[in-house]
Amino acid sequence: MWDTLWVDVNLATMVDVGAPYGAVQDGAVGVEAGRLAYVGPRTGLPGSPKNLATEVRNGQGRWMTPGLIDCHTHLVYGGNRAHEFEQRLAGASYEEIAKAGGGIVSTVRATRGATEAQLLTSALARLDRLLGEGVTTIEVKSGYGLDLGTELKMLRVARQLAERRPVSVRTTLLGAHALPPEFHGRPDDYIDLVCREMIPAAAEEGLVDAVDAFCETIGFSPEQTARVFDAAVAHDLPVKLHAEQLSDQGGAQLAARYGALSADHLEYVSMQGVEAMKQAGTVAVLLPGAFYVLQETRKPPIDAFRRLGVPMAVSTDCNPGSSPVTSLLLILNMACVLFGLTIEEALAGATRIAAQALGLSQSRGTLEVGKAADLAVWDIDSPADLAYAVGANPLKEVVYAGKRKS
Ligand code: DI6
Ligand code: FE
Repeated sequence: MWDTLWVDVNLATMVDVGAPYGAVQDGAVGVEAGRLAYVGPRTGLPGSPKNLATEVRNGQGRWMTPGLIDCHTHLVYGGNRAHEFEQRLAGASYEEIAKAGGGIVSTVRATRGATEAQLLTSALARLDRLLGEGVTTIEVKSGYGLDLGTELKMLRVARQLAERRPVSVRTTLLGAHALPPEFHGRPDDYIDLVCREMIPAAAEEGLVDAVDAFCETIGFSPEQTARVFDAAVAHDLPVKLHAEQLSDQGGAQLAARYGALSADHLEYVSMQGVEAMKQAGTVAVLLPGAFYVLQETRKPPIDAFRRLGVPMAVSTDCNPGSSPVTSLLLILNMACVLFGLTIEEALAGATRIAAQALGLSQSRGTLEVGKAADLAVWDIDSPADLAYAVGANPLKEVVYAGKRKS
């Protein structure tokens, strides 16, 4: 007997074969011990529903998708940067504000000054908005501490999110996000700290699942980034990279050389970068929220990604500076309107491909037997509605690890 059987439900399985969205009309989903035990047409069930499961749920013709996955967030941070948004609206650039001591470093001051409890409270408020739209897995980066103690504090808070809410959390150490003021003029010394102390300590305490860096003129050079990646590899940690957001640094090629899970942003990536990502199987994580907020005009090369078959994920990049966004549904819409993705590509980018970007393809991202029973049920006529209606939240119910979210 299964624990639960859903009937009278349309499935957007997001499996990459057959119908658009991997759709199964009039489907059924069996859940056993937190995993999917049956996914398919109702008519294919091996018996009558009441004989198959302890509890039979009627979806009343609604649509079910895999729980959404937000694969790139900076959800844990202190403070607020609305005043910088005002400065940018008055003409200041993101780089100018960063160079004048604002930007990432201003959030670093606030994050260092916040207690773990304060960081947890503010992150939970943002997390709840994401969960309210059907998210069941998120990635959370550090990178606003930039000293050993505060980076570990951020990662501990990220881990605690999963104890407080029905959500899977993957943590990423982003020690090489910006140069902290106390290392002014000594970026290589700071990279030493990241490599020799932060990565080993975070790995030792089991606080980290991957390592990221910001490879940019206002971030770190390819050489410095490579040193961070070498340290990650030495601790068996996969890497990913903020690459080519504001200029072409060859970050995508570098990430590919290290077999990165993903390269993220990519507005300025070159064809060589795209080709290297294809070879390495590195996912392109598109972040239209940052593109929108920074009023960027150069788009990532969607056609090249498509042509070469580089998988595209989409994510909020939730952070206080360039993307104060806690709606993954809005991001689906932006990925379509601003970058030209199809709705199916956008939804795959927040499910199947987002799982790939986190190294979770085996367990999440599609409705397939054996995967986690993380499910979102939507009051919609077709999956296209998820990206179409801005500001609508058609979420009806979420199931996490087979359990109804209360
Ligand atoms: N790129 C981004 O968009 C975020 N970090 C990064 O490397 C922005 C972070 C911030 O402005 O606080
Ligand atoms: Fe980011």
